[in-house]
Amino acid sequence: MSRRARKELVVPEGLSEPDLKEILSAFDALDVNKDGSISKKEMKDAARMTGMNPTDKEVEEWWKAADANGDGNVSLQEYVNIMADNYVTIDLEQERMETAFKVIDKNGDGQISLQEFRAVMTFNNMFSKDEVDKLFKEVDTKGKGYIDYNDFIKNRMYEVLF
Ligand SMILES: [Ca+2]
Ligand SMILES: [Ca+2]
Ligand SMILES: [Ca+2]
Repeated sequence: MSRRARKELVVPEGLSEPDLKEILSAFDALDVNKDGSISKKEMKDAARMTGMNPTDKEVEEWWKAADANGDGNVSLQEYVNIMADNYVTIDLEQERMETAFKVIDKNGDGQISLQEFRAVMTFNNMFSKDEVDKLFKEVDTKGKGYIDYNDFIKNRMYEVLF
């Protein structure tokens, strides 16, 4: 990728430098003939190579969203814009989950005890005590007696709560 293309790039708000680097190198890999944009063929070939095999409909949908100016090519800027959406959403989601975890982990020791879990889950009579105990056991897969952040994420607990 030319220095010039990189310099003229408008970086979307909220996109971190490491994420941008990742997107740029993905673009570089996709742009096989190095003309500075991704053609539909390049995109399809790449998808096939990674074993994704998208249907024509999926390709069309992605393409419609990505090729913002409709000139039949996805430029670096268009690619960064569409990919940034994914990255920024993920970051936001992560932030939400961390906040949720901290809210439940009242004493801040990085573990959600049954007591802390109960306090939140029985709030507003959302769940009965029995339901809460059952849920706790399900989330605490290894029977540690507490829920750590990994359990919390894996079970998408924040979706239950927020
Ligand atoms: Ca190309
Ligand atoms: Ca375009
Ligand atoms: Ca705790």
